[in-house]
Amino acid sequence: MAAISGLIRVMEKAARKAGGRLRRDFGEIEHLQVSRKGPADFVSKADQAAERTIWDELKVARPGWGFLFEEAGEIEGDPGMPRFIVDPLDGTTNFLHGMPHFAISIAVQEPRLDGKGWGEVIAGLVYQPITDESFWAEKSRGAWLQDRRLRVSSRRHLDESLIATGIPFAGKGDAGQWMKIYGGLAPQVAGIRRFGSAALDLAWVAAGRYEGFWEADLSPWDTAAGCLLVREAGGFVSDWKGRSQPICDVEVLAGNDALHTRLHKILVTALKD
Ligand code: 2AM
Ligand code: CA
Ligand code: CA
Ligand code: CA
Repeated sequence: MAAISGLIRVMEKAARKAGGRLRRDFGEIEHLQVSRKGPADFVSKADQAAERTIWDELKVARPGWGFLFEEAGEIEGDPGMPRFIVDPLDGTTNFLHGMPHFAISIAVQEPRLDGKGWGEVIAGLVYQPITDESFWAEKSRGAWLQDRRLRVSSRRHLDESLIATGIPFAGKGDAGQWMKIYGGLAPQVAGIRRFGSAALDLAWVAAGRYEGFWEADLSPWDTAAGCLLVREAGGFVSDWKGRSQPICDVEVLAGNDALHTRLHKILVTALKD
């Protein structure tokens, strides 16, 4: 049984409150005002309201801490304090199309000891409002789904592995590069899925639902919580060169040990040609 810390409780309370709002808004999507930040990059009143709810909760629970929000950007905290990294709605495109695959992602990152920039992510939570699943992890204390300990999948063979990815869309990513990787991988694996929430993709690697995941051009709010979840569930996350990064954004490659190694080889080979 997990001894849930005060910090995870605070994050979960904020996520559940915002998640309740998202569930209500999800039934009324035709009434939501939607604007566009860039090509195919939408933000709705639901993203903004969820972010506001999370902010209101967390700033009272942890005064002086900073924030990095997808929508509101960076809000500095007091010197030496940690910050929350928040994606209030990961999977906005699904949400706006009435598809129930979206999540809230909240992570906590500590400042570096030398005071220069940001260091380790020490806590992460990915909450899926529609299924009411709360995936959470704390540094050195494991990854959990509610009170169940998570472990990455033990499947070691490509032909029994289900792999998640994110596909480039209008305004983001290199479709040619993605197709090369897909072309190298698809004939060898049991399946490839693109469900549209990177935070959930990583949480599902941690939960052993997927054996691996790759995507490019991600941001800290998409990956910070999910990356800790995978590591604390015994998996590996790196960039495409195989280097471990604190937040694992930009180029992400995740999996259990066997699949991380195999996927890395396939990626390197595909991108060489
Ligand atoms: P978002 O919903 O928070 O914007 C997966 O490819 C990631 O890219 C998602 O985590 C999603 O985060 C982001 N994204 C932004 N626009 C997208 C789009 N049109 N299609 C798919 N993903 C999109
Ligand atoms: Ca977005
Ligand atoms: Ca996102
Ligand atoms: Ca978002």
